[in-house]
Amino acid sequence: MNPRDSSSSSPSDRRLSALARHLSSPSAAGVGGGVSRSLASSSSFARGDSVFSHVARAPEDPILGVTVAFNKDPSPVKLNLGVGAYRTEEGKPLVLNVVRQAEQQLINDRARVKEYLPIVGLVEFNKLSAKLIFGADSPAILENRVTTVQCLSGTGSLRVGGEFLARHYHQHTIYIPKPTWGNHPKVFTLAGLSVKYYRYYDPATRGLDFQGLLEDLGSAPLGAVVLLHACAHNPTGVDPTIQQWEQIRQLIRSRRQLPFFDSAYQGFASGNLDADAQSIRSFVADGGECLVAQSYAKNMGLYGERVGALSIVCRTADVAGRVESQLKLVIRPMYSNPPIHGASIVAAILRDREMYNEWTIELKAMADRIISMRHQLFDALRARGTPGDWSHIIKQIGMFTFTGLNSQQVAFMTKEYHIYMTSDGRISMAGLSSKTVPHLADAIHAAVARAV
Ligand code: PLA
Repeated sequence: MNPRDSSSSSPSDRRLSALARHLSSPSAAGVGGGVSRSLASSSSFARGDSVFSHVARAPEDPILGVTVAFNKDPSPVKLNLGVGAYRTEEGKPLVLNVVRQAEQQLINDRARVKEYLPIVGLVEFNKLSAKLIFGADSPAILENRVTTVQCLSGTGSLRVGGEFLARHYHQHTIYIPKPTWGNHPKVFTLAGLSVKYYRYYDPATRGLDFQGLLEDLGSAPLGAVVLLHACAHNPTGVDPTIQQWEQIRQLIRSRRQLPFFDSAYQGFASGNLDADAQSIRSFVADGGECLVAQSYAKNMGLYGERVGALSIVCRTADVAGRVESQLKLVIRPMYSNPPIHGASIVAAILRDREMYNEWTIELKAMADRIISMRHQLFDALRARGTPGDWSHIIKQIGMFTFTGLNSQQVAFMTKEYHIYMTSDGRISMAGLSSKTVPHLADAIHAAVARAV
């Protein structure tokens, strides 16, 4: 396949040219009191015309817009399987016990204040986050070769990493898997990188297109940035095996490409935090460099706290220190410094052995419930004799099942069954419960039967 550019001029170019146009326009210098007084009395103001009247309505976000549509539906049987947000068996959002404990601790501590954090965030949080993802005994940490900055969850970490690369890395093309999380191309394009795709998923086998992946990365330029999902690939639920990861690592290293890991689901794929970090750790163990974006949205249920971290593993401590100084220059004009609350919760849990252990138990329970939903849905479709091989539901891992349903089938399920999901046929298994499995199975059965 021919990877394509997502845009011809980068957004930072566009931002710069918009700025240049503004500065060169005659009115730019003279926006003073006189000008605004004469505008205020003009007839266009009297008619109530808006200076924004040319603004077109933008479409809803393909993932978060599903929730907007869901919220408008008055049906009592409606089911939101769009966004990847964990729900209990009762269909309710879950705040982990260990998070409640940590919050109580924070409230009880009268010495805590609401001062600004440093630009890089809470230093203890950064250290603990690096240990969590790389392992406490990681040589890169022991040798001080890692810089970690607290960012606004996984998305913010990807964006800060992208902007840093656009400013300081010699290659401006990032290769992302096809398909991938829908926000990836937008985040990286707006960061100033140019986005191309590598083959990842084979719809025929509903598995990894390993040959295609090797071919595309093999023909990608030397030094290109390569985005990798650390585990629980979104939306496909298909991950490389350990042996395949090893081949990918060798290929990327031989082409001197720069891996950028997106770790949004550590602990959610297997229920084990170390197992889900294995892909990243194998790249760090070879002594090479990489970037990692970490999110606590899913594994600690801290979705709305927007807490995550960007780590850059460098060759030497000296380089890491200089990289950090530049990351601060990216962050300061973007949001100045990150919020304190979520990072304090995470630090409280990661620093305390008992709370950490309790967290791993709660995390495993979430992962296990998702796995049990896979089996229940698979059994329900088999019981209905739904045409097709549905074994991918139990083979895929993480929060999502990439069902293979097409956009018409999805539209039918939404219209007739009030089941909401993304139009690519992805369903969030974490939003399902034993009570709602039969309803979903009925809907899938009807959607598939219609098409045959
Ligand atoms: N990376 C991947 C692969 C993701 O799936 C998500 C979230 C993120 C990063 C960002 O998460 P964060 O900023 O909240 O930490 N994907 C969700 C939500 C769960 C979303 O689209 O924002 C999804 O439904 O795909």
